Amino acid sequence: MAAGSTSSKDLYMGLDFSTQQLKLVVIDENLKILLEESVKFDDLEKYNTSSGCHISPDGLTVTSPTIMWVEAVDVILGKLVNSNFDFSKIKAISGSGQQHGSVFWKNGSGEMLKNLNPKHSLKSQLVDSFSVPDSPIWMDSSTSEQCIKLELAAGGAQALADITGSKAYERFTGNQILKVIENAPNAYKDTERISLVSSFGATLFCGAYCEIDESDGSGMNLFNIKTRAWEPKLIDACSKDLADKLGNPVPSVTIQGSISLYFVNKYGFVPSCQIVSFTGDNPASLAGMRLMESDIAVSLGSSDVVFLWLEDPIMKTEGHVFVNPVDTSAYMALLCFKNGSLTREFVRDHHTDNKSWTEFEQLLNLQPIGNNGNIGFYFPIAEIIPGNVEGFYYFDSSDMPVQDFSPAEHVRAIIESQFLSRRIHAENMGFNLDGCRILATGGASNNSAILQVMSDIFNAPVYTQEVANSASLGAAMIAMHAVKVTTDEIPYTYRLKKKGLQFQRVASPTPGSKEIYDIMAKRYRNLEKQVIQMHSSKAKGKV
Ligand code: ADP
Ligand code: XUL
Repeated sequence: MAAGSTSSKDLYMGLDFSTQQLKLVVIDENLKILLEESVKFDDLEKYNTSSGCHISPDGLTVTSPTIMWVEAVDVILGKLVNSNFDFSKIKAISGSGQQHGSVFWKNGSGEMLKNLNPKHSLKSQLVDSFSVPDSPIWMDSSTSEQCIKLELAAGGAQALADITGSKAYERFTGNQILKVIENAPNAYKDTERISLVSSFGATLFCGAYCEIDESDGSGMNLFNIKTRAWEPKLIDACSKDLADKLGNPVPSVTIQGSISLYFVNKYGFVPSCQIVSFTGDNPASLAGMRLMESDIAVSLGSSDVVFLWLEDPIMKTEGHVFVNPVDTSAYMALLCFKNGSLTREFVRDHHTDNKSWTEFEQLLNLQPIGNNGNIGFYFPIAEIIPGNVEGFYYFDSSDMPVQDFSPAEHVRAIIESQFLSRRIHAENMGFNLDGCRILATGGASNNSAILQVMSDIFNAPVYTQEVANSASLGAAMIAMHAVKVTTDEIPYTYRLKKKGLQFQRVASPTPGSKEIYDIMAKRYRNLEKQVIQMHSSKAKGKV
């Protein structure tokens, strides 16, 4: 859409600092998308990133040059200038960032941010502002030692999950910061502020350090998601002065300040343009998909990711609980399953003649609901939930292990098994299926036979929605939401389902399927325990 063709009403901007690119969206008050723009990090010269990052030869350390993200802001706003975009219409800006990544601001950078000269680029002025020039990002897995220390400080993995919503994960920011403290003490000493990728983005636009929002802050293994404050024993386990460098977390829908004069003078934003907390990409996607209480979103991409809106979460050592970005009293959970579409493809390619989704659907529909009691587990890649389990395990209707299934049984079994797993692990975290709605996204949400099985297993209607770039869209909606909150119009964005993008109902539960799958879910729960045991004795046998 041409950037110049904006309405006279207030507009809202959302940015998403994702792993591979910076994306930008502008919406109007009816949630209509007026403009989308993006800059791929690999297209920026000199950084030599591949898919936006640098990976060490052992594959464990993964970073992105922080200044590359700064340059991307110069470039993306330059593109808007070239298309005569009227920046004065933007009433508020929010954004999202890949979760867990950290930015280390060098002593003196706060002053530098306040005095940026509009005649020069951000990049040229901030190039020396980072005490750790390469930001660790979520793909990093080099902090196993630090994970052990943080779990010890909390009193174990479950205790850490009880406090922060997650057991220790290598990519979580607390472990990453502890690694810097231990391995680069001088760089840490020369740091006056540590931001997440999200609060770093907000900071650039504010021209002053912005607070970390509670939702993205929940991905650090440092933040107590119940008291909504840094957990003293976890902070102390890293460094006594860490809380000062982290600032004070705030709810996601918080206005952090007005836009920096740098952007007013350089691009023509109005000085009253509000900068709203930036948050993590997953929380922003929850907002962009307009998830509500009793909704579940299932993203069927390369991996499968389940988003839950939870009022009363049960903390587990699997999955993550974050503070909800939209409703400050609620929570959201994120469950990541590595064996998603790629594993469905694996079964398709092994058990269909022409390796097509059409044939896969035919075979799926050939078998009755419940697959005559056969249940299979398909983990060609080591799974995240249940942790590290690998291999293939098949059981008949009496729960006896069997060697193999017919092609149609395999096709039905992989799909039933995946959604039974998504269902029981959502229930484990306190999600109540009664009256829930499912929003399906990602590549496999094009497959109506797969969506039908999901609807039957959850006993819930399935919807789809045109939500490309849900994170940047969600950020723009959060920006609007924050401005409306201050004028008591909270329902404007989140309660008005009729505005903007529509949900399409694409599947409804088949009568009789609930009874079949309630029994199968119980069996699956027990069989999964058995599979974990079978896997661990197999793994032990290998040693
Ligand atoms: P990513 O997570 O990489 O962004 P996508 O959401 O684009 O992935 O989903 C890609 C996956 O979607 C592919 O791996 C493919 O297996 C799956 N897919 C695409 N079309 C179909 C279909 N009709 N039925 C089932 N799966 C599909
Ligand atoms: C979530 C996670 C990723 C990143 C990058 O825990 O690590 O989804 O947010 O998208």
